[in-house]
Amino acid sequence: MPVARPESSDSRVIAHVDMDCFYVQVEQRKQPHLRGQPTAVVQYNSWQGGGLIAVGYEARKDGVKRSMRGDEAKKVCPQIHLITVPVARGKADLNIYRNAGSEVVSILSRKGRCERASIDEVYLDLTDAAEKLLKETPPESLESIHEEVLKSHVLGLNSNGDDNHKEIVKEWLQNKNGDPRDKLLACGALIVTDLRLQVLQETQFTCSAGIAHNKMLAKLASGMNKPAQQTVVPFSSVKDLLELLPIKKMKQLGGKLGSSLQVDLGVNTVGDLLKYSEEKLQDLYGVNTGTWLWNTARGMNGEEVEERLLPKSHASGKTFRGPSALKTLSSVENWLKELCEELSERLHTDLETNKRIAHTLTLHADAYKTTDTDSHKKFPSKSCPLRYGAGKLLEDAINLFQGGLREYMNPMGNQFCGWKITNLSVTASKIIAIPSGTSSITKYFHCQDPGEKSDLLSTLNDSHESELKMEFGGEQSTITHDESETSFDRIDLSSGHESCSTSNQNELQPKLSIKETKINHLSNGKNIRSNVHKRKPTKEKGETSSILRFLQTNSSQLGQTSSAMEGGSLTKSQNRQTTNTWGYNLDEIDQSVVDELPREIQEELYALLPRKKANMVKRGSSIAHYFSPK
Ligand code: TTP
Repeated sequence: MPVARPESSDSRVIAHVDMDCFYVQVEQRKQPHLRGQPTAVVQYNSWQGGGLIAVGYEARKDGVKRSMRGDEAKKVCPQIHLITVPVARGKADLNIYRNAGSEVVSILSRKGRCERASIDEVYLDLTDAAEKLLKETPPESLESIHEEVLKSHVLGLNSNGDDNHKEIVKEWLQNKNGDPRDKLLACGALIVTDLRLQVLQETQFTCSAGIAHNKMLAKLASGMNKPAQQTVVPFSSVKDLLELLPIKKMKQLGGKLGSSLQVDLGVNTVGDLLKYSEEKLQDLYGVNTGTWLWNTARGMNGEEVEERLLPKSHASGKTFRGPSALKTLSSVENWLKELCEELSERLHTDLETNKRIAHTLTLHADAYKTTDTDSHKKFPSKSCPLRYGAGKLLEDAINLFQGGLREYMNPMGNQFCGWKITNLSVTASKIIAIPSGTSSITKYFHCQDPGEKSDLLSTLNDSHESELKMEFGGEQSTITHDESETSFDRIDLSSGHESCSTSNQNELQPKLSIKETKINHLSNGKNIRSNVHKRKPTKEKGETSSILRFLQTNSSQLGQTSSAMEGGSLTKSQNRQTTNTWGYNLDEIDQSVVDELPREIQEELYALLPRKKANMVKRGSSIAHYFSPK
C-alpha cells in the first residue's frame, strides 16, 4: 500500500541512478571483445534458446526485446552474442552481478546519503553536497563545464535535438537569476555527472540518472534518456511531465491500484487525477492512499532516501516451467535443499562481512492444481523466524511449504498429489545490523535498560532470537522471476511488509471501500499537505526513531490515541510514561492500525511481531552464539 509522507522540502536534490543493461555490461567487462557488439544475457537451461533477461543497446536497435527467447532473438539479430548466466547448484548464480552492483554503490555513496534500491539502482540524497557547491563554487562561476554535464536533458528547456543543446543547457546551469531550487538542481547535475564519470572510470560501467526534488520524480526521469545520460526535472516542468504520463507508468501504480483508477475512475494519465479532491480520493481509497494519490498527481513525494548500501533481503528461487514443474514432496524438498544452501551461504557472508542478521524466513511458491478448476487460488506465502544454518533453514522451509500446501489444497484435500509447483523461493528478510561493540546481547539490553525489565524486554527475552536492537530500512524485497528459470533479487518499492502469518505476496490492494483510519491524527492527509514547504530538520547522526520514544513523545496523545485505538483492539496498559516501556499489549495489536502508523514506527513493530511468534518455534537453535561474550 502506498504511504503518504509529508514532502520534507521542495528544495532537496535527489538522484536516481540506474545502470544501463546491467548484466550485459558485466559480461562485456569480462569479455571486452563483446563491447559494441549486439549482446544479450540469457537464462541457462534453454528452451528455445533460453529466456533473455538483459539486452544490450546495440541489440535493442536491431529489434531484440527482453520478452524474447534466444532463438527468436537470433532470428531478429543473427549476429547477436547470447551469454548464459553462470550456474551453481543447478540454478542461476547472480553473485557476479551482485558484486558488480556493490562496486558501483561504493562509488556512488561518496557524495551523499545512498540507498541501494535494487541490484543495479540507487537513490542519492545530494542536498548537502549541492548546497555546499552552490555556496562555494556556483555553476555561474565556472569557466568551463564538462561536456557530459552539458549533454544533460533538462525537462522544459525544449532543446532536445537542437544544435544549440549544449549552449541552452549551459545557460540554464549558469543562470544567475534562476529559481533557487533550479540552481540546486544544476549543482546536482554537476555532482551526478562527476559520479557517473567516476563509475565509468573505476568500473567501466555506464549508468543513467534522474535528478529532481524527490525520489518519485528522480526515478521517473532516470529512465527517460538511456543509456549513459542524465535527465533533470526542474520544479516548473513537473506539471507538464505528469499531465500526459500514463497512470500505469507511475511507480506503485503499475498494478491493481492503477487498474482501479483506470477502470473505476477513468483516470488514464497522472494529470487526470488532478480533478479529484484529496477528500474524494481518501473516501475511495482510504486516508493514506488517497493522500498519496493527491500528492502524486502534483509531483509531491516526501519519501526519504534511506542510508542503505546493502541489500534489504536475500532470496534464492527457481522457476520450473512446463514438464519440469515439481509434483512430489521429495522433489520439492530436493530443490529446497539447494535453495536453502545458497541462502545460508549468503546469510553467512552477510553476517561475517557486514555483521548483519536476518530475522524472517519466507517461502513463496507458485502452483496449480492438476485436477480442479479452482486455478485462481494462490499458493499462500508463509513466514517464520529465521534460524541460521542450512539444515535448519531447510527444516523450516519444508514446514512452511507443507503448511502452505495444506492451505492450498484445503485441509481435507490430498496433499500428496494433484498439484504442480512452478516456482519456489526462500527469502531472508528483516535484516538488522548487529549494534557495534555488542559482544553480548544480554549485556546490550542491560545497557539499554539498566532498571526494571520492560514489557517489551520480557516479550523479547521470551523469544529465542530476541536480543537485537531493531534498526533496518523500510522496504520489502521481493523476487521477480522471469518467465524462465532464474532467481532475481528485485526491490519492490511498494511499502509492503512480511508477516509471520500467511501473506500472499501481492502488490497494492486498493481499498475501494472507505476504511477510516483509527488514528487519523497521526497520518492526517491535511497535515501532510500543509507541511509541503517546510524543510524537515535534519536528523542528528546516530539518532534513530524508536517506537518507545514515539510512544513517549506522544504521551500527551495517549489518551486520545488509546481511545481511538480501542476499536482496533489496542489497549493501553499501565501508565509508564516516565520509563522506557512499552505502553501497549503486543498481543493485541491490530494490523490495520499498524498500517496507518508512520513508517519508522511500522518498521519497529514489524521487527517485534515475528519475535512474538518465535515462541512457537522450537528452541535451542538460537543465533545468540554469534554474540558470545568475548
Ligand atoms: P533492469 O534495470 O530492469 O534492466 P537493464 O539494466 O538490463 O536495462 P536498462 O538499461 O533498460 O535499465 O534490470 C537490471 C538487471 O536485472 C538486468 O540487467 C537483468 C536483471 N533482470 C532479471 O534478471 N530479470 C528481470 O525480470 C529483470 C527485469 C531484470
